[in-house]
Amino acid sequence: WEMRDDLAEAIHESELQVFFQPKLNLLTDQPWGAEALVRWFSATRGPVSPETFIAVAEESNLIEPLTRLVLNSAMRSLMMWQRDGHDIGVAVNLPACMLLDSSLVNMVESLLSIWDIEAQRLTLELTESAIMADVDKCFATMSSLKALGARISIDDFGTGYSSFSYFKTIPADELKIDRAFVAGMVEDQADQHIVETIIGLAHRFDMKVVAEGIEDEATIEMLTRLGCDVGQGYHIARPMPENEFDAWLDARR
Ligand code: G
Ligand code: G
Ligand code: MN
Ligand code: NA
Repeated sequence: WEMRDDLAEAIHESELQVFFQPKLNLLTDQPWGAEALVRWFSATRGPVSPETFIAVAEESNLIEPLTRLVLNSAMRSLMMWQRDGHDIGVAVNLPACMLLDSSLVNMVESLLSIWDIEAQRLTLELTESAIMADVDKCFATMSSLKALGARISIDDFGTGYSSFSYFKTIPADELKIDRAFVAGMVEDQADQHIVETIIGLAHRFDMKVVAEGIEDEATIEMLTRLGCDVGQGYHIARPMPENEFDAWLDARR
């Protein structure tokens, strides 16, 4: 497959770049961390959407090296932010199929050790639908990752098909409210009720709650009033290359 071959080369030639989008502690207005988001600016194809090339990677044997590249790059950046005295963490997206890959836990463990990262500063974002595809295996992998000290976040929360009974045993530290609910919450009272309920649910189970997709000041104010812990979205900052993220951090010191 042609895109697969190009992607293999892109991974090999470091044509992939990891961008960082800030996450803000809504209670203190201080930086909380960054979500690592991979970008591919192909010399021949131009920018390729991550949805497209991650799907290609998942269908081939490239998802393991791609995930390793993103984890490695995110941890290297985190090591430098720690060295510069920034009290923040980093979050990396894990695709569904990596949760069933027995090499994942060893990969995370060895990278934490190579970059000398405090494990609780690393958050792994897993989508609700990825977990529901094979709950038992995924819960086992999540538990192993938590045993290393890493944090687990349930991404796109509220749009999948999870059951309340999972809250009795789910090895997670954080719920990330899907932007579908956040985007409309100022105008739409139903969305507001859903967001408020997810915040209450997370806190009842001693989890942090992150709202993604914040696009205006009114939304940030409402989320803060409702007790949401962390916010992310274009209104705070867009995903950006590492050097721009460094400047964003320094400007907020
Ligand atoms: O950054 P953007 O909104 O374009 O990302 C589109 C999708 O690609 C999102 O669902 C995001 O989670 C996913 N994505 C971005 N970077 C990564 C990555 O490094 N690994 C995985 N698995 N998914 C990613
Ligand atoms: O699925 P996941 O949550 O990992 O996706 C993150 C994606 O959301 C990234 O591709 C990022 O570019 C995008 N994103 C981040 N902030 C906003 C926002 O405020 N609005 C919208 N529409 N997308 C956002
Ligand atoms: Mn995510
Ligand atoms: Na999400």
